[in-house]
Amino acid sequence: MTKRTLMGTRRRPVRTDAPAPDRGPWRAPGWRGLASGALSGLLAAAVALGVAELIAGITGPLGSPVVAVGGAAIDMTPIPVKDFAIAHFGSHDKTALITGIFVLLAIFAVVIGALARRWLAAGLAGLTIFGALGVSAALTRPAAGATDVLPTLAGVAAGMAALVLLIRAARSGRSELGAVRETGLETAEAAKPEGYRGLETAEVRTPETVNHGPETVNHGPDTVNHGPETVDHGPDTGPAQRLVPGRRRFLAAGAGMAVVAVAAGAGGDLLLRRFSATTARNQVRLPAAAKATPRLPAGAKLDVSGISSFYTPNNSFYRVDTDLVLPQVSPDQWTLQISGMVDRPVKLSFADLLRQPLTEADITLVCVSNEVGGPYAGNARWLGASLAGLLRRAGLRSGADQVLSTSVDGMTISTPVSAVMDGRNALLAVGMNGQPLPIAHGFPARMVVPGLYGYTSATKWITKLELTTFAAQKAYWTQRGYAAQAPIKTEARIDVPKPLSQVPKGHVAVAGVAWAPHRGISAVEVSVDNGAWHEARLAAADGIDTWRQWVWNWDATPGLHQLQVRATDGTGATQTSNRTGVFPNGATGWDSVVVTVA
Ligand SMILES: Nc1nc2c(c(=O)[nH]1)N[C@H]1C(S)=C(S)[C@@H](COP(=O)(O)O)O[C@H]1N2
Ligand SMILES: [Mo]
Repeated sequence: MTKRTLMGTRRRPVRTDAPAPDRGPWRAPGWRGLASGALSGLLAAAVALGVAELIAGITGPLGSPVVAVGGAAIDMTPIPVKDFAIAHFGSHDKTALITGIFVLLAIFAVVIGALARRWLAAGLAGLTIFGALGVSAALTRPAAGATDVLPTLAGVAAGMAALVLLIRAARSGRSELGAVRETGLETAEAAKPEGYRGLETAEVRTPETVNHGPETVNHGPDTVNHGPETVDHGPDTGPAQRLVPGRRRFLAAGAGMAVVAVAAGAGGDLLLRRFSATTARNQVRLPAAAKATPRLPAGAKLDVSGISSFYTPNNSFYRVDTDLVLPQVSPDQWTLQISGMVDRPVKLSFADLLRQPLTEADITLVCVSNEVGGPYAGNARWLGASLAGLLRRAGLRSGADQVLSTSVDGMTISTPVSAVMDGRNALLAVGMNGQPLPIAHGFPARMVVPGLYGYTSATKWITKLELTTFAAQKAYWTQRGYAAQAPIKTEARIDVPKPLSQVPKGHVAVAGVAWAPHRGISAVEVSVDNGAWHEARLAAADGIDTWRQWVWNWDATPGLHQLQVRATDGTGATQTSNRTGVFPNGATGWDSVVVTVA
């Protein structure tokens, strides 16, 4: 059997059975050709992604090429871009990234398709580049395994098959160029312009350009191809009418590919559901705290409309992490290992963890990426085991000054041993506001350490604690230039009135929250139009680890006014007016809003 290749070069076929003389000279595809090429490219990309999703449904969500490439993009993102993304897209930065990836993909697919319309090999080469990107991204993701390359490989193979099928169908639409009687299966070939005919029927030539495609790529498309070709059969009545079946063939192939893409993608999504930890989470019953939690003091919550609630509800708690798909960790599979500079390495199951004496503590968590006045701070009642207790149980050795924690997603976070051991409520948390940790917030277990920015303390989906030194090892964000020591900076935020809002003259409540976790807040002051500082009324303090609500009653006069706020922490230090960005250890400066009083 003659082996056929779809990837021949664009050399003219060396054939003696010369083309029919009435065939026009070969011409490059016109605008309509480019359009059908572009559409072919888009559909082939959709098939590739759909099939990849389907296979990811079997091998696991990390192999999905968009997730792998997106994850690699996040890790490679330069700090200023990342800060820009967090500041401008906020928690939607991932949606923005995924949208960006899809837009780039679409552009690439259009180019590949248009190229393939003329040089099929170039299109297939483009897809191969695609595949190489996906495979290398999947291979380098910290939490991914070897099987995570399979979705991309299968996707690219399917995309190639789809591209070949579609391009062939698109070319057959140009059959008006040659008027040749159709006879059986030969027809479709014969009806094509000469150059194309060569491409599809030439005997094996060294397919230098794209020889990596799996064998199936050669056969797959050939086999599928014959199906639609039959569409061309039937009584032949001349050029004008023969365009129609060709076009119909392209439309049929396109619709077919769209169905394949959507069905495969939907099937993949269905399969992916079995990786969800939601059911397991619903079955968790948290034990009560070993000691009764101190009651929240009366007056810890102010009754001001629009102010941040003292406890941030779980579903509105800010979320910051590098994960495009949330890690789904079953508590049955979960273990925590404590290793490194310890006398007795410890391995803990989730059941073991729940048998520890659990502490309940109110702690305000803040992200270093929070700009002055920004939203990335939240306060919750956490339930967890004492980290200090666990480290003592493992026999912490002197000399270890860093707890390097690792998450199932490969994130590493370094926390000073001194902060964990100094008696503060450093927790290995399992509960948040009376619920098992939400999946987005680290289910089944995470760290929470009062007073330290999240990137140095709040490891979600934690699975390993290694006792080491700052001299020996660096964690994810410190590798990227963020400070290794990162106490949360004192900050007051104005929640109401909203920036640029209009308020009626007279009594206006200016209110918000102020935090200096593990130092506490001792005062908040407000100034109007750079005037004198007025002491705000503080809600009762719930210890030193949480934020405090504050309110100042302003007698507002008509006009445009600027309100500024500053806080003083429990050590007596007042916030500096000096405005800095979030890199490398948190923003400074006073929050301010401008409002119109009518
Ligand atoms: N595994 C993992 N844990 C993580 C992160 C992450 O990217 N991956 N981000 C950290 C950062 S920067 C912050 S501010 C907190 C945010 O916790 P939250 O999403 O529950 O608010 O989680 C920390 N823990
Ligand atoms: Mo953060």
